[in-house]
Amino acid sequence: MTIAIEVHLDADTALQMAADVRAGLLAEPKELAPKYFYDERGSQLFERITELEEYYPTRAERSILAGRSAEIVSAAGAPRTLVELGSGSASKTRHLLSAMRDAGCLRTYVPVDISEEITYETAESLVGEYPGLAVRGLVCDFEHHLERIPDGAHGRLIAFLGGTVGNLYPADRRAFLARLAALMGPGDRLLLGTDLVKDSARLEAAYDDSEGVTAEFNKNVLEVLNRELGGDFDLDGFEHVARFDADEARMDIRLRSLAEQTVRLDGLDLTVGFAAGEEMRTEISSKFTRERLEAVYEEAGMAMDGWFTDEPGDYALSLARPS
Ligand code: SAH
Ligand code: AVI
Repeated sequence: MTIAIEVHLDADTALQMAADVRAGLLAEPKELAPKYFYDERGSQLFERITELEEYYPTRAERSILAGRSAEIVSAAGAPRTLVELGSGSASKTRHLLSAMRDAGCLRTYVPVDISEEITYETAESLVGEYPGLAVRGLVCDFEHHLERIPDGAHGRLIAFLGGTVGNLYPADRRAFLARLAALMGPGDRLLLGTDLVKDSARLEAAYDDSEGVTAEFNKNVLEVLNRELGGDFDLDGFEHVARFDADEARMDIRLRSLAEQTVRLDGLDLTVGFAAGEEMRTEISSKFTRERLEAVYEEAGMAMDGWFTDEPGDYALSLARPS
Protein backbone atom coordinates (compact mmCIF):
# COMPACT_ATOMS: atom_id res chain seq x y z
CA MET A 1 0.00 0.00 0.00
CA THR A 2 1.45 3.42 -0.93
CA ILE A 3 -0.63 5.42 1.57
CA ALA A 4 -1.01 4.35 5.21
CA ILE A 5 -2.29 6.87 7.70
CA GLU A 6 -2.59 6.18 11.43
CA VAL A 7 -5.00 8.40 13.33
CA HIS A 8 -4.25 8.95 17.00
CA LEU A 9 -6.96 11.46 17.79
CA ASP A 10 -8.90 9.45 20.32
CA ALA A 11 -10.89 9.85 23.51
CA ASP A 12 -7.66 10.86 25.29
CA THR A 13 -7.12 13.69 22.80
CA ALA A 14 -10.67 14.97 23.43
CA LEU A 15 -10.12 14.77 27.19
CA GLN A 16 -6.80 16.55 26.83
CA MET A 17 -8.48 19.34 24.85
CA ALA A 18 -11.23 19.69 27.44
CA ALA A 19 -8.66 19.85 30.26
CA ASP A 20 -6.45 22.35 28.37
CA VAL A 21 -9.33 24.66 27.51
CA ARG A 22 -10.77 24.54 31.03
CA ALA A 23 -7.36 25.41 32.53
CA GLY A 24 -6.82 28.15 29.93
CA LEU A 25 -10.20 29.79 30.49
CA LEU A 26 -9.77 29.69 34.26
CA ALA A 27 -6.21 31.07 34.10
CA GLU A 28 -5.41 34.70 34.75
CA PRO A 29 -4.92 36.01 32.06
CA LYS A 30 -6.97 33.60 29.92
CA GLU A 31 -5.13 31.61 27.28
CA LEU A 32 -5.79 29.00 24.56
CA ALA A 33 -3.24 26.74 22.84
CA PRO A 34 -2.66 27.51 19.13
CA LYS A 35 -2.96 23.85 18.11
CA TYR A 36 -6.75 24.29 18.43
CA PHE A 37 -6.83 26.68 15.45
CA TYR A 38 -6.42 23.83 12.99
CA ASP A 39 -9.75 22.25 12.21
CA GLU A 40 -10.54 21.94 8.50
CA ARG A 41 -11.49 25.62 8.22
CA GLY A 42 -8.50 26.71 10.30
CA SER A 43 -6.15 24.84 7.96
CA GLN A 44 -7.81 26.51 4.97
CA LEU A 45 -7.52 29.94 6.59
CA PHE A 46 -3.84 29.30 7.31
CA GLU A 47 -3.33 28.44 3.62
CA ARG A 48 -4.90 31.81 2.74
CA ILE A 49 -2.57 33.55 5.20
CA THR A 50 0.43 32.04 3.39
CA GLU A 51 -0.70 33.79 0.19
CA LEU A 52 -1.03 37.26 1.76
CA GLU A 53 1.31 40.04 0.69
CA GLU A 54 2.08 40.97 4.31
CA TYR A 55 2.82 37.38 5.41
CA TYR A 56 6.43 36.97 4.20
CA PRO A 57 7.56 33.79 6.12
CA THR A 58 6.10 31.27 3.66
CA ARG A 59 7.58 33.03 0.62
CA ALA A 60 10.94 33.41 2.36
CA GLU A 61 11.08 29.74 3.36
CA ARG A 62 9.98 28.66 -0.11
CA SER A 63 12.76 30.71 -1.70
CA ILE A 64 15.38 29.00 0.49
CA LEU A 65 14.00 25.54 -0.26
CA ALA A 66 13.72 26.29 -3.99
CA GLY A 67 17.39 27.31 -4.14
CA ARG A 68 19.08 25.03 -1.63
CA SER A 69 17.17 21.78 -1.20
CA ALA A 70 19.80 19.74 -3.06
CA GLU A 71 22.49 21.09 -0.71
CA ILE A 72 20.29 20.46 2.35
CA VAL A 73 19.58 16.86 1.29
CA SER A 74 23.25 16.22 0.65
CA ALA A 75 24.27 17.81 3.99
CA ALA A 76 21.65 15.60 5.68
CA GLY A 77 23.36 12.51 4.22
CA ALA A 78 20.89 11.65 1.43
CA PRO A 79 18.19 10.27 3.76
CA ARG A 80 15.58 7.80 2.52
CA THR A 81 12.83 9.09 4.78
CA LEU A 82 11.43 12.58 5.10
CA VAL A 83 9.41 13.05 8.29
CA GLU A 84 7.52 16.34 8.43
CA LEU A 85 6.07 17.70 11.67
CA GLY A 86 3.05 20.00 11.21
CA SER A 87 3.06 19.15 7.51
CA GLY A 88 -0.23 20.86 6.56
CA SER A 89 -0.49 21.12 2.77
CA ALA A 90 3.26 20.38 2.38
CA SER A 91 3.38 22.91 -0.43
CA LYS A 92 7.04 23.85 0.14
CA THR A 93 8.00 20.28 1.01
CA ARG A 94 7.88 19.40 -2.69
CA HIS A 95 11.30 21.05 -3.08
CA LEU A 96 12.81 18.66 -0.54
CA LEU A 97 11.03 15.62 -1.96
CA SER A 98 12.16 16.52 -5.49
CA ALA A 99 15.75 16.97 -4.31
CA MET A 100 15.61 13.56 -2.59
CA ARG A 101 14.13 11.98 -5.71
CA ASP A 102 16.84 13.57 -7.88
CA ALA A 103 19.51 12.30 -5.47
CA GLY A 104 17.97 8.82 -5.83
CA CYS A 105 17.34 8.40 -2.08
CA LEU A 106 13.62 9.16 -1.72
CA ARG A 107 11.57 6.22 -0.38
CA THR A 108 9.16 7.33 2.35
CA TYR A 109 7.37 10.50 3.41
CA VAL A 110 5.88 10.69 6.90
CA PRO A 111 3.56 13.69 7.34
CA VAL A 112 2.63 14.30 10.99
CA ASP A 113 -0.24 16.69 11.63
CA ILE A 114 -3.13 17.21 14.02
CA SER A 115 -5.50 18.11 11.18
CA GLU A 116 -6.95 14.94 9.64
CA GLU A 117 -8.49 16.34 6.44
CA ILE A 118 -5.40 18.17 5.20
CA THR A 119 -3.15 15.16 5.96
CA TYR A 120 -5.26 12.83 3.78
CA GLU A 121 -5.44 15.41 0.97
CA THR A 122 -1.69 15.98 1.10
CA ALA A 123 -0.90 12.24 1.09
CA GLU A 124 -3.11 11.68 -1.95
CA SER A 125 -1.61 14.50 -3.97
CA LEU A 126 1.94 13.45 -3.15
CA VAL A 127 1.65 9.80 -4.20
CA GLY A 128 0.31 11.11 -7.52
CA GLU A 129 3.22 13.50 -7.91
CA TYR A 130 6.02 11.13 -6.78
CA PRO A 131 5.51 7.66 -8.30
CA GLY A 132 6.73 4.91 -5.98
CA LEU A 133 6.67 7.14 -2.89
CA ALA A 134 5.35 5.42 0.26
CA VAL A 135 3.41 7.81 2.49
CA ARG A 136 3.10 6.74 6.14
CA GLY A 137 1.17 9.57 7.75
CA LEU A 138 0.38 10.17 11.41
CA VAL A 139 -2.59 12.24 12.47
CA CYS A 140 -1.71 13.10 16.05
CA ASP A 141 -0.55 15.78 18.44
CA PHE A 142 3.21 15.89 17.97
CA GLU A 143 3.60 17.15 21.53
CA HIS A 144 2.17 13.84 22.78
CA HIS A 145 2.80 11.22 20.10
CA LEU A 146 6.34 11.89 18.85
CA GLU A 147 7.40 8.35 19.76
CA ARG A 148 5.02 6.94 17.11
CA ILE A 149 7.18 8.27 14.29
CA PRO A 150 8.56 5.25 12.41
CA ASP A 151 12.30 4.46 12.65
CA GLY A 152 14.41 4.99 9.57
CA ALA A 153 17.25 2.54 9.08
CA HIS A 154 18.93 4.75 6.46
CA GLY A 155 18.65 8.10 8.15
CA ARG A 156 15.74 10.45 8.40
CA LEU A 157 15.41 14.09 7.62
CA ILE A 158 12.91 15.48 10.13
CA ALA A 159 11.53 18.73 8.78
CA PHE A 160 9.66 21.15 11.02
CA LEU A 161 8.88 24.01 8.67
CA GLY A 162 6.91 27.21 8.58
CA GLY A 163 8.18 28.55 11.91
CA THR A 164 5.70 26.37 13.84
CA VAL A 165 8.35 25.76 16.53
CA GLY A 166 7.85 29.45 17.34
CA ASN A 167 4.27 28.70 18.38
CA LEU A 168 5.51 26.61 21.32
CA TYR A 169 6.16 28.27 24.68
CA PRO A 170 9.85 28.15 25.67
CA ALA A 171 9.39 25.39 28.29
CA ASP A 172 7.26 23.29 25.89
CA ARG A 173 9.72 23.93 23.07
CA ARG A 174 12.63 22.81 25.25
CA ALA A 175 10.84 19.62 26.27
CA PHE A 176 9.70 18.94 22.69
CA LEU A 177 13.16 19.39 21.14
CA ALA A 178 14.79 17.33 23.91
CA ARG A 179 12.34 14.47 23.22
CA LEU A 180 13.03 14.78 19.53
CA ALA A 181 16.80 14.72 20.14
CA ALA A 182 16.39 11.56 22.24
CA LEU A 183 14.54 9.87 19.35
CA MET A 184 17.10 10.82 16.72
CA GLY A 185 19.77 8.36 15.67
CA PRO A 186 23.26 9.58 14.70
CA GLY A 187 22.26 9.58 11.01
CA ASP A 188 19.11 11.66 11.51
CA ARG A 189 18.96 15.40 10.96
CA LEU A 190 16.41 18.02 11.97
CA LEU A 191 15.59 20.76 9.43
CA LEU A 192 13.98 23.59 11.36
CA GLY A 193 12.29 26.66 9.88
CA THR A 194 12.44 29.80 12.05
CA ASP A 195 11.34 33.34 11.44
CA LEU A 196 14.01 35.89 12.40
CA VAL A 197 13.73 39.03 14.56
CA LYS A 198 13.04 42.12 12.50
CA ASP A 199 11.33 45.48 12.45
CA SER A 200 8.18 45.37 14.59
CA ALA A 201 6.02 47.17 11.98
CA ARG A 202 6.65 44.42 9.42
CA LEU A 203 6.01 41.74 12.00
CA GLU A 204 2.77 43.29 13.18
CA ALA A 205 1.53 43.76 9.60
CA ALA A 206 2.27 40.08 8.90
CA TYR A 207 -0.02 39.10 11.79
CA ASP A 208 -2.73 41.71 11.23
CA ASP A 209 -3.26 41.78 7.48
CA SER A 210 -5.38 44.33 5.68
CA GLU A 211 -7.82 41.70 4.37
CA GLY A 212 -8.59 40.45 7.88
CA VAL A 213 -7.70 36.82 7.12
CA THR A 214 -5.51 36.49 10.22
CA ALA A 215 -8.32 37.94 12.34
CA GLU A 216 -10.68 35.30 10.91
CA PHE A 217 -8.08 32.57 11.57
CA ASN A 218 -7.71 33.77 15.16
CA LYS A 219 -11.46 33.90 15.81
CA ASN A 220 -11.90 30.45 14.25
CA VAL A 221 -10.60 28.97 17.51
CA LEU A 222 -13.85 30.15 19.12
CA GLU A 223 -15.82 28.23 16.46
CA VAL A 224 -13.75 25.15 17.33
CA LEU A 225 -14.64 25.56 21.01
CA ASN A 226 -18.32 26.12 20.16
CA ARG A 227 -18.42 22.92 18.13
CA GLU A 228 -16.17 20.64 20.18
CA LEU A 229 -17.12 21.80 23.67
CA GLY A 230 -20.69 23.02 23.23
CA GLY A 231 -19.70 26.68 23.59
CA ASP A 232 -21.72 29.77 22.76
CA PHE A 233 -18.93 32.24 21.95
CA ASP A 234 -20.21 35.13 19.84
CA LEU A 235 -17.40 35.75 17.33
CA ASP A 236 -18.55 39.33 16.80
CA GLY A 237 -17.99 39.97 20.50
CA PHE A 238 -14.18 39.72 20.08
CA GLU A 239 -11.49 41.51 18.08
CA HIS A 240 -8.10 40.34 16.85
CA VAL A 241 -4.99 41.83 18.50
CA ALA A 242 -1.40 41.22 17.27
CA ARG A 243 1.57 42.91 19.01
CA PHE A 244 5.30 42.35 18.88
CA ASP A 245 6.71 41.78 22.36
CA ALA A 246 10.33 42.89 21.88
CA ASP A 247 11.44 41.68 25.35
CA GLU A 248 10.31 38.13 24.62
CA ALA A 249 11.12 38.42 20.87
CA ARG A 250 7.73 37.10 19.91
CA MET A 251 4.43 38.04 18.37
CA ASP A 252 1.69 37.96 20.96
CA ILE A 253 -1.71 37.21 19.46
CA ARG A 254 -4.90 37.67 21.39
CA LEU A 255 -8.67 38.03 21.23
CA ARG A 256 -10.05 41.08 23.00
CA SER A 257 -13.57 41.04 24.38
CA LEU A 258 -15.47 44.04 23.00
CA ALA A 259 -17.91 44.14 25.92
CA GLU A 260 -18.54 42.56 29.28
CA GLN A 261 -19.97 39.14 28.46
CA THR A 262 -20.54 35.63 29.76
CA VAL A 263 -19.73 32.50 27.77
CA ARG A 264 -21.15 29.07 28.49
CA LEU A 265 -19.39 25.82 27.48
CA ASP A 266 -21.85 22.97 28.10
CA GLY A 267 -19.21 20.33 27.28
CA LEU A 268 -17.12 21.59 30.20
CA ASP A 269 -20.08 22.50 32.42
CA LEU A 270 -18.35 25.87 32.70
CA THR A 271 -19.46 29.49 32.53
CA VAL A 272 -16.77 32.15 32.19
CA GLY A 273 -17.03 35.92 32.31
CA PHE A 274 -15.05 38.36 30.14
CA ALA A 275 -14.64 41.99 31.16
CA ALA A 276 -14.93 44.67 28.46
CA GLY A 277 -11.45 44.98 26.93
CA GLU A 278 -10.18 41.73 28.50
CA GLU A 279 -7.64 39.94 26.32
CA MET A 280 -7.18 36.19 25.96
CA ARG A 281 -3.92 35.02 24.38
CA THR A 282 -4.43 32.51 21.56
CA GLU A 283 -0.91 32.22 20.14
CA ILE A 284 2.70 33.29 20.44
CA SER A 285 5.01 33.26 17.43
CA SER A 286 8.64 33.49 18.53
CA LYS A 287 11.28 35.11 16.36
CA PHE A 288 14.91 34.03 16.53
CA THR A 289 18.49 35.03 15.89
CA ARG A 290 21.22 32.56 14.95
CA GLU A 291 22.83 32.87 18.39
CA ARG A 292 19.57 32.28 20.20
CA LEU A 293 18.80 29.26 18.07
CA GLU A 294 22.23 27.79 18.78
CA ALA A 295 21.45 28.09 22.48
CA VAL A 296 18.00 26.52 21.96
CA TYR A 297 19.65 23.53 20.25
CA GLU A 298 22.30 23.20 22.90
CA GLU A 299 19.86 23.06 25.80
CA ALA A 300 17.84 20.42 23.89
CA GLY A 301 20.88 18.18 23.29
CA MET A 302 21.39 19.08 19.63
CA ALA A 303 24.00 21.00 17.69
CA MET A 304 23.53 23.21 14.65
CA ASP A 305 24.93 21.69 11.49
CA GLY A 306 23.87 24.12 8.77
CA TRP A 307 22.32 27.57 8.36
CA PHE A 308 20.43 28.75 5.27
CA THR A 309 18.72 32.13 4.97
CA ASP A 310 16.81 33.96 2.27
CA GLU A 311 18.42 36.91 0.49
CA PRO A 312 17.08 39.68 2.80
CA GLY A 313 17.80 37.60 5.94
CA ASP A 314 14.17 37.47 7.05
CA TYR A 315 13.97 33.75 7.68
CA ALA A 316 16.27 30.80 8.37
CA LEU A 317 16.33 27.07 7.88
CA SER A 318 18.84 25.30 10.06
CA LEU A 319 20.04 21.72 10.18
CA ALA A 320 20.75 20.12 13.53
CA ARG A 321 22.03 16.75 14.74
CA PRO A 322 21.77 15.07 18.11
CA SER A 323 24.89 15.87 20.15
N1 SAH B 1 4.26 23.28 7.59
C1 SAH B 1 3.21 24.05 6.92
C2 SAH B 1 2.00 24.32 7.84
C3 SAH B 1 2.28 25.25 9.00
S1 SAH B 1 0.78 25.60 9.89
C4 SAH B 1 3.80 25.34 6.42
O1 SAH B 1 4.96 25.58 6.68
O2 SAH B 1 3.10 26.07 5.73
C5 SAH B 1 1.05 24.62 11.34
C6 SAH B 1 0.69 23.16 11.08
O3 SAH B 1 1.02 22.43 12.25
C7 SAH B 1 -0.80 22.95 10.82
O4 SAH B 1 -0.97 22.10 9.71
C8 SAH B 1 -1.31 22.34 12.12
O5 SAH B 1 -2.42 21.47 11.91
C9 SAH B 1 -0.09 21.62 12.64
N2 SAH B 1 -0.02 21.53 14.09
C10 SAH B 1 -0.10 22.55 14.99
N3 SAH B 1 0.05 22.09 16.25
C11 SAH B 1 0.19 20.73 16.15
C12 SAH B 1 0.39 19.68 17.09
N4 SAH B 1 0.46 19.93 18.39
N5 SAH B 1 0.53 18.42 16.61
C13 SAH B 1 0.47 18.15 15.28
N6 SAH B 1 0.30 19.10 14.34
C14 SAH B 1 0.16 20.38 14.77
C1 AVI C 1 2.00 28.11 11.81
N1 AVI C 1 2.66 29.26 12.40
C2 AVI C 1 4.10 29.20 12.23
C3 AVI C 1 2.10 30.55 11.99
C4 AVI C 1 2.97 31.71 12.56
O1 AVI C 1 3.41 32.53 11.77
O2 AVI C 1 3.23 31.71 13.76
C5 AVI C 1 0.66 30.68 12.43
C6 AVI C 1 0.07 32.03 12.19
N2 AVI C 1 -0.61 32.72 13.08
C7 AVI C 1 -1.02 33.86 12.54
N3 AVI C 1 -0.55 33.92 11.31
C8 AVI C 1 0.13 32.78 11.06
